[in-house]
Amino acid sequence: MTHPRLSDATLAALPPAVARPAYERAATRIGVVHLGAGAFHRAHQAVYLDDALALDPDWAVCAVSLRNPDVRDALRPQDGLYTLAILGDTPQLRVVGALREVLCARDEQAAVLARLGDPAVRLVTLTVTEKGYCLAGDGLDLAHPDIVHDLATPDAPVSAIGHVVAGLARRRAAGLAPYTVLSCDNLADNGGRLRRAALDFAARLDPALARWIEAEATFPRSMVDSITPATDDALLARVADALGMHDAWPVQRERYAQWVVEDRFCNGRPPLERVGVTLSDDIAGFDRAKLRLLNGPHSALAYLGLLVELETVADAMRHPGLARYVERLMREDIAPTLDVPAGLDLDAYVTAILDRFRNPAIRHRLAQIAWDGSQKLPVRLLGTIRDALAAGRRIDRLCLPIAAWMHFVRRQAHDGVVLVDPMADTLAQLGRAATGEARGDVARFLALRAVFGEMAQQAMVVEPIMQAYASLEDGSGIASFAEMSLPL
Ligand code: CS2
Repeated sequence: MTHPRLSDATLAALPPAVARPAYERAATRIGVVHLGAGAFHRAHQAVYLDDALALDPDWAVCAVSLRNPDVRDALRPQDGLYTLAILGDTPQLRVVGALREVLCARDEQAAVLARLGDPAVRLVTLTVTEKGYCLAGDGLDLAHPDIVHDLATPDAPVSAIGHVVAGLARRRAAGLAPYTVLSCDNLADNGGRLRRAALDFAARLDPALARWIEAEATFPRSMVDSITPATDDALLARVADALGMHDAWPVQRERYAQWVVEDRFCNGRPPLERVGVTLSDDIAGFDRAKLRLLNGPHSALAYLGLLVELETVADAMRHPGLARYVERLMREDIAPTLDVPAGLDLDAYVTAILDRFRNPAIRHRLAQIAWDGSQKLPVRLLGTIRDALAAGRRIDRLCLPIAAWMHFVRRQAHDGVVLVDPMADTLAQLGRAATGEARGDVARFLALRAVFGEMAQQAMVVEPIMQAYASLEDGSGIASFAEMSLPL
């Protein structure tokens, strides 16, 4: 039997167990443009905004994919509706109505730019992943092909930064107020970095525009958290079954969700504080603790777990050596490098993260987390290594996941698997050249300055990475690092 499609027309026919928008969708207005319409946005910010719409109808979302039309093609026939499965012993399903419009900039750019220039739009949010910011060091990578393209044709941008600035330029030209630009990606000081990138870009187009953005627009920092495994066949089947309807692209996440946002909005904001968002004057500390204590260990589990043929985070947490290793990494190596924000109990935070990793109701594939290692390692682990060294601490255990990433790249290259990573070509060459001999292999990887900066010159870093690399080569790695006691 073919199911009817989820849409405004079929919303009323949803079974009572499936939650649905608690407001009249037709009475809402688009007040947010979101760039990067992937699963994380739809499982996280869009759900908070769905709650906010029940309180204030002005903050519906126009979700934009920059290049890939798949989300638009899946959701437009559904009027932007989709199902969120909140995973637990018995998953709870909820149809989210916050997306009133779904666009793909590559083939509907005029509509995207018109939205960005619409006075009703007062907030632009982004989940474009680390690589989507086109950063080099602290600022914009002016040599990035997308940035070169967008600076040459600023009215037909391809990058996220190009879109943010094109919209702001239109608003300035029309005498409108700017919008707040809110990064929701896993980068330390995401708002500050986005602001610098936007200013760098605008300054090259028109210094007066850059000054206007600097004076009028705000780029709050935010910390986002909720584990969101990619949509799989099991989810599609579960949703079809429970809804009695076809939803082309449901999403799933754990129950836990956190969103901490700096309260610096230049043109009004949704009633976020009433829907569970923490608004704060200063979120530095929270974003770093989350990146280092959740995302860092996540990447560690991914590269180490894949080397021993495990599939999911929960599987890795059932591997005694890995589970012990990662807990010690968090408590003994990462936590001591953090300046603890007031109100955060680090011990309890670590315990809660470990519980979330163990959640048997979630099949979060290590391969998904392993994507984009060249972008993730600096933010998640290398900063901790630098801080630990500066504090005179041993970094042996912290180096194991770095070595595991190198082995992972090598193995993928030898198996002919194309990496999901903006540096895939360079990494494939390095991986093919790797022989398993620690000194040569590690030296070649560390020469990637975009990832490792000056680390190749620091014997204090090179030596422990080589040792970790050799221990993974001879198979002793995980077990010996799990038991290693390091003098402080
Ligand atoms: C993960 C994150 O895929 C990854 O790299 O580490 O997506 C992680 O699940 C989220 O940041 C949790 O908030």
